[in-house]
Amino acid sequence: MKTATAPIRLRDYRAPAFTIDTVLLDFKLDPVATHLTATLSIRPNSAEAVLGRLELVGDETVLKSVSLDGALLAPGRYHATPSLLVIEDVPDTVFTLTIETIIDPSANTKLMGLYRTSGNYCTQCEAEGFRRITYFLDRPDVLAVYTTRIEARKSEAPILLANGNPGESGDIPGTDRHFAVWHDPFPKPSYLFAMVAGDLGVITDSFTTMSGREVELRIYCEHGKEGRCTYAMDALKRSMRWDETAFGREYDLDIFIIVAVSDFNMGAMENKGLNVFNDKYVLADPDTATDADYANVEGVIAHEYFHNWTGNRITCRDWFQLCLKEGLTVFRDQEFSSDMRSRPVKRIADVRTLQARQFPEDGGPLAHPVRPEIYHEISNFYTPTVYEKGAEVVRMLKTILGPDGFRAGMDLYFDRHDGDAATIEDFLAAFADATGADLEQFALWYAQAGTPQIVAKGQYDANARVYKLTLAQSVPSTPGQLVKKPMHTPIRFGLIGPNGADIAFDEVSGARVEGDVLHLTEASQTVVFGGVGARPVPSLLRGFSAPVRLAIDISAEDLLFQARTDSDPFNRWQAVQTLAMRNLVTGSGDVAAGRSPTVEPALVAALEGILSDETLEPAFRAQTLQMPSEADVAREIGHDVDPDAIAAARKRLRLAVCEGLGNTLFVRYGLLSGGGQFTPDARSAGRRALRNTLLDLMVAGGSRAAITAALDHFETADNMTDRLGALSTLAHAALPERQRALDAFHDRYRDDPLVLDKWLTLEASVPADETLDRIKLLLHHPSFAIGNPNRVRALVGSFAGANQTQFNRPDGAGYDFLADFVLDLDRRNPQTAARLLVSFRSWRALEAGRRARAENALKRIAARDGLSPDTLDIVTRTLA
Ligand code: 0A1
Ligand code: ZN
Repeated sequence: MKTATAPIRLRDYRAPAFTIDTVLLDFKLDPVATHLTATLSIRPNSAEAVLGRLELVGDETVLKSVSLDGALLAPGRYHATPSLLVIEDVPDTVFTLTIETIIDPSANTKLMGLYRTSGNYCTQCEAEGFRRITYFLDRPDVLAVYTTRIEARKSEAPILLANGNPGESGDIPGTDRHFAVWHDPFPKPSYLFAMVAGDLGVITDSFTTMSGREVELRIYCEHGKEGRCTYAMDALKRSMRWDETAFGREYDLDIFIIVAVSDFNMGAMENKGLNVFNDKYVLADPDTATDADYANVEGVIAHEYFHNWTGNRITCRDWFQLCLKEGLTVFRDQEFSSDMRSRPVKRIADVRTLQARQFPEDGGPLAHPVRPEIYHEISNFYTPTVYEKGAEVVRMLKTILGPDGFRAGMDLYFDRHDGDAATIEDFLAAFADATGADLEQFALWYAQAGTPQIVAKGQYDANARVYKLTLAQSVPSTPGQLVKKPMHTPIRFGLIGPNGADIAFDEVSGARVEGDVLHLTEASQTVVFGGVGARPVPSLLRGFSAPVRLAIDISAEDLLFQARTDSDPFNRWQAVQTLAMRNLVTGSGDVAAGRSPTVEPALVAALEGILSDETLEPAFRAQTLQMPSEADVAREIGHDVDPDAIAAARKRLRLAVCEGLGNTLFVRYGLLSGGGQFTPDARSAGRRALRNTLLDLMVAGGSRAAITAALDHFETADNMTDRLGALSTLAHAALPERQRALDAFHDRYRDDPLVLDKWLTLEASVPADETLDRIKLLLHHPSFAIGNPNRVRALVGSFAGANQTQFNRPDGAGYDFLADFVLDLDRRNPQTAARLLVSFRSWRALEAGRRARAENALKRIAARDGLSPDTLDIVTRTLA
C-alpha cells in the first residue's frame, strides 16, 4: 500500500510568517501559454519572518522569473519546484515580489486553477487552486486587496471579468487585443479570487439595497441560453432582499456577477462579486428543468450570495474551520428556501438529505467531526458532515437560544469579525457574549463525530397524573474517537392527548424545559411531568430539532394516532416513516429467510389518512407517500445488508399499499390532472409532486391500466417535471416499456447536455441485471464525456450512489466497474474520482459475500501506483 504525505493537524496551526497586503495580477491570456505577472506587496507578520526565508506554495506551477523590489533575482537567490518557491534573505520590512508564471489552461483537466470550459477561460481556487496560477501564501488567513488586469484577443474573449468593481478597459492599439482592469477593495483570501474570460451571453438587472445603493446584476451563460437564466436572476434578487430583512446584511460592491459554466467540479463558488456556477444550478425553464431543479437553482443562488457575508466578509482562519462558512451558509440558504416555499416540506426534504448522505458518512469509515482536526487532502472535506450537519448545529444553536438570542449573536459575530479570518471559537463566543449562555458543552457538536443515538421510554401513572420520560443518549465510536461525552441536545416535544391536542403539564423536573424545548445534557435523564390528565403519546424531536437517531418504544396504534393528529407536520411525516420502516426491516428479514412478508394494516391506514386529508398541502402528502428508500432501509438495518432482500421487501410493500389504497389512487390521480399553464412556484410544484407520486404507486401495483397511464403521462407532459416523473417511474420499475421512452427522451434532447444528464441518470438507475452492460456501452455514447464532471456523476455517480441492487451485485461486477472507472478518472480529475469512490463508504455493513468483493475492489485501487492524494486519502480511510 502507498504511504501518504504527513497529515495537516489543527493543533499545529501557526499564524503565517509573512502576509500579503496587495496583489496585482496581470493576465495575458492564451489557450496554451497564458502569461501571468503577479506583483505582491509582502510584509513580515511574525517573529519567524525575521529569519528572512520566504516560502510560497505552487502546484504544477511553471515559473518564468522572479524579481524582488524591481530587481530580477538570479537563479541562485531562489529555489523553485512545481510545488514550492523559496527565497532566502528577503527584507525584514515591506517588499515587492514580482512573479512571472506560465499556465496552460487547455491542459488543465483537474478543473482547479485556470482552465478552459466550452472555449472560455475560467478559474476555480477554493480550496488550494490559486497556487496553480501563481506561487503564493495560499491559505485563508492571508487577506489581500486584489487588482486584476486581463488582456486577451478580442475575438476569443470579448468578455473579461474578475472580482470587485470594473475599472479601466479598452483596446490595445495596433493589435487584435483588448484589456480590462477590475479592483476589489475588500481584502480577501486567495481562494476567493476569480477571473473569467470568453465569449458569453448575458442578462442584466439591478437591485437597490436597503441603504439605497444601486447594484448592477449580471448573469453570463453560453450564447443562446440567456432565456434560461431569468429564474436565477429572480432568485438572486429575492436572496439579496432576504439577507437584508432576515440578517440585516447588505451587499457591498457596485456589481454582482454570476457566470454559468458547463465544466465544474462542484455546485458553485462564491468568489467575491464573481460567483462561478455549474450551469446546472443556473439554467432553468419549464421544458428542461424539473421542479426540483428550480428549487436547487434557488437554493444554490442563495447559498453563494449569502457567502458574501458568511465566508467572504468573514472568512475562515484555516480549512479546519470550513463549517464556519459552510454549515452557517447552508443553514441560511435552508431558511431562505423555507421562507420562499413551505417550511415543513423543506424541512422534510432537508432531513431526508441529511439522513441519506450524512448519516452513512457519520456511521462509516469516513466519519469526521463537523470541525475536523486532521486531514490529508482538504478537497475531501467538502462533505455532508461539514455542510449539512454543520447547518444542523447552527439550527440547534438557534433552538437553544431562541430567535432573538440567535439574531443578537449573529449581529455581534458580524460586528466583531467583519474583515477577519475567524474560528468556531470566535463564532460561539459571539453567541455566548450576546446572550450570556454557556455553550461549552454545546461546542462538543463541533468536535465529536458520529450520530448520537437517543433511546426514549415513557411511562404514565394515571393515579399520580405523572408522565415519566427517560432519555438516554450515546455517541458511537468513530475513527480516532473511541470514547465520547454526552452532548447538549435540544429536543422539541409535545405530549399529545387523547383528542389530538398537546396536553398541558403543570410542573416538570429532571431536565431544563423551556417552552417546547427540553434540554438533554446528561447521558441519561428521567424527566417527570406532573399534572398530566391522560396518557399522552410523546411527540419527540419535533421538526427534527437535533441530528440524532431516536429509538422510541411506541406502538403501531400510537404511531397511527400521531400520524393523524400531531400538531407538528414533521412528526406526522415521521410517524408514517417509522411505521413504514418497521415494515420494511421486518419484511427484508422475511424475504432473506424465504418467508413471505406481510404488511401492517396500520401503515396502509396512515397513508390513506394522509392522502385524503385535504388540509395538508399536496407536496407534504407526496413526501409522506414516498416511504423510505432502499438505502434508508439498508442504513436502518446496519449490518449484513442484503440489498436484494430489501428491494424485494420494498417492492412487496408498495404493491400492498397500492392494493390497500385501491381505486383511491387512480381517482386522486385523475383529479390532479390538467393543472393549466406551468408555473414554478411551490404550490404548483406540490400538485405535480403528488400527481407523480400517485402515478409511481399506481405502477407499483403492476396493472396494465397503470402502465398505460404512465406512458400517456410521459407522452402528454408539457413540462420536464411530468415528463421525467413518468420516465423515472418506468425506469425504476424496470418495465420493458422504459427503453422506447428513454430513447424518445434522448432524441428529443439530443443537443442539450444538461437534460441528457437526466437520461444518463435514469439509464444508470434501472434495477435490472443488464444495467451494468448498458452503462459500459453508454461510456462510449457521444452524449457522454469523461472530462465533464456532470456527465460522470450522472452516469457513474448515479449507478454507484443510487442503484442499490446493481452496484451491489452479488458477483461484485458493480464494484469492479467502479474501481476501474475511478482508476481511469483519477489521472484526469482526482477530485471527481475521489468523490465517486465515496460510494464504498458503507461496504462493511454488507453481507459477507458482497463485503469481500467490495474489499477486493478497494484493495485493488489502493495497490495502484501513482494515485492522486485525493483518491489515496479516500481509499486509505475507507479500508482502515
Ligand atoms: N465553497 C463552495 C464549494 C466549492 C468548494 C470547492 C470547489 O472546488 C472545486 C468548488 C466549490 C460552496 O460552498 O458553494
Ligand atoms: Zn458554500
